[in-house]
Amino acid sequence: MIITIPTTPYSDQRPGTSGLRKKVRLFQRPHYAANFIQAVFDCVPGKPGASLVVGGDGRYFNREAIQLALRMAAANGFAHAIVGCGGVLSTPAASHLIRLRGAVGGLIFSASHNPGGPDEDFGIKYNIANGGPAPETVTEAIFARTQVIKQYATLDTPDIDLDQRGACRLGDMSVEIIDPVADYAALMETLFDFAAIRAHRQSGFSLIFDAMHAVTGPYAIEILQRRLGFENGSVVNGVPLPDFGGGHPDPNLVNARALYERMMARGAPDFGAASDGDGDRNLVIGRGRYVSPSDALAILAANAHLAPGYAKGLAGIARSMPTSAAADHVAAALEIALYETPTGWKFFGNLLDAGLATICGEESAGAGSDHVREKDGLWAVLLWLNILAVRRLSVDALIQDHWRRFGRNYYVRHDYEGIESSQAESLIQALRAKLSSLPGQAFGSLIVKAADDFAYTDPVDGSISRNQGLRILFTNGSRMVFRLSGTGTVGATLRLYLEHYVAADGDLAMSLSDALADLIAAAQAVAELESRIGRSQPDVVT
Ligand code: G16
Repeated sequence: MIITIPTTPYSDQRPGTSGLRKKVRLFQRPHYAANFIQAVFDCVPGKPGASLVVGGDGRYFNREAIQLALRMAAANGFAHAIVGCGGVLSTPAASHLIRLRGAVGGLIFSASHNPGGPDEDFGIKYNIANGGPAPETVTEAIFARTQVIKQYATLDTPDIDLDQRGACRLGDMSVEIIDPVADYAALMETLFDFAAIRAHRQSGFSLIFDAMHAVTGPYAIEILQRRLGFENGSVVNGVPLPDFGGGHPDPNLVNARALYERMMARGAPDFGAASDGDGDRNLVIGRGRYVSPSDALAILAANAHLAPGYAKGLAGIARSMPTSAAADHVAAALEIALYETPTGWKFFGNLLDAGLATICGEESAGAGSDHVREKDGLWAVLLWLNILAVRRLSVDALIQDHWRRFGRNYYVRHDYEGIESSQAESLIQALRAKLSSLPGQAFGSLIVKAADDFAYTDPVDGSISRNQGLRILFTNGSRMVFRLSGTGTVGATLRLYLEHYVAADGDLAMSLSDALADLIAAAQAVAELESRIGRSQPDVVT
C-alpha cells in the first residue's frame, strides 16, 4: 500500500561535484535520505512505464538506502527497477546499464573514494538517461525541491531479498535483481583485444590490481583473472567490505601506499593498478614508474587507436581545467579538438553525447570514454593492458617515449584538508579580488601573464558555469590553479594544482620538486597560505 509521510526540509541538500555526500550519521537523521530521494524523483520526467537502475558501492548504509529507494520508486510510479545483486553496482557499470536497458535514470549510492563505516561517508547520486551524472540544471532543480518538500511517498512493505537474483514485485513495480558484473564485462570484451592481452600475459607479462576492498573486486576477478587468465591472487583486497577494511578507498600514493611500494621494489610485477570505492577512478603504476593521471590521459589518447574499440580514431579529447595540458599536445598532433571543462564528470556528458569528444580525463584519477557516461577505472586498466600488449614496452619506456614526442608537463596537486570553511572561502575571495592586478607581477623568476576565474560555456547547450577555479598563468608557460573541492564532508579542502611544461628537446628527467620549486614558492606567496590557513605544507600530494 502506498503511504505518504509528512516531512520538513533540510537546508544542506545541495549536491556537490558528484552528488550529495555527507557523514552516514547525517543520512540517518529522520527522513533525510527519503527527502533527497523524493526530490530526485520529483525531477524525473516520465516515470510511469519507466525503468530505474539502482545500485551502490556496497558501503555501510548501502542496503538500507536501497531498500528505501526501491519502496519509494514503486510508490512514485516507476514500472521497473534493475538492481545489482547484493545492492552492488560499480558507477561505470550502472552508467552502462542505464544506457543498455533504456532506463530513465539511475540512483547510485556511493561516496566514491571517501571512507565508509558508521562514522564515515555516504552519498546519493542521480544519473540521467544518457547514463551520466545529472547536469547542474538538474542538480539545482533537485536542491530546490529539497527546500520545499512537505511529504514523500513510500510503500508499507517488508524488505526484499537483495541477494537473490531474479524477479520480484514491490507494489505495482517489478524488480529485477541481476548479476552486477556480466553486462559490464561483456562491454569490455567489445572494446579491447582480450586475445592480445592474453598472449602478452602468456609471454610473461604480470600484473597486480588492488581493489581496496571496494566495488571493483568482483569485476576485476571476473575480467582480469577469469577472462584474461592472470593468475589467482593478481587481484588483491578483492572482497568488497562495508568499511573497505578500514582503509580509505582513494587510489592515490597515500592510500595505495602498499601497492606503490610493491611496484617500486625488486621483483615487482610489470603493471600495477588500483581503483576506488565505486570503481570509477584508477591509479596506474608501472614497475618503478608512477604515472600521473594527467600523463595517463595523454598516453591513453595517443595510443587508443591500438584497441579495437577506438581503431577509427578519436573525435576529440576533453579534460577538466585543472588537469595538465599533456593531452592538449596529443590533440594538437592528432589534429582533433581539445575541450577544457570545469571539474566534474557531469561536464563531459554533452560533449560525449554530441560526438565531440571520445576520451575524457581528469587529474583526480579519472579517465573514460564514450562507452559509458562516467569515468571508468577498469576500462582505463584494460586500455593500458591493450596498449602494452601491442607496443610491448614497459610502462616506463612508454612514458619516456611519450615525453620525447610531446614534451613533459611536470605536474603536482597539493591538498590542504579540513580547513575551516570560512577561512578557505576568504582565501579564495581575497585571491579572486587581486586577480586583475596580478599580470606583470613577478614571483621570483616567474612573471604573471594572465589570471582569471575559470568560466565554462558548454558548446552544446550554451549553459555557463562560473567560478570554477582561479588560474594564474606565467610567461614561461607555467600555471597554478586554486579551487575548493566539492566532494569533501569535513570543513573545506583547498586544492592547488601546479604545472610546468618542458618541450621535447628540454630536460625531461628533473625531479618534480626541482621542476616545480619556484611555482610552489610563488603559490605560497600569492595566496598567503601560511597566514590565511596556517599551513606551510599540504596534507596530501598527488
Ligand atoms: C568526483 C567527480 C570528478 C572530480 C572529483 C574531485 O569524482 O566526479 O569529476 O574530479 O570528484 O572533485 P573535487 O576536486 O571537487 O573534490 P568521484 O570519483 O569522487 O566521484
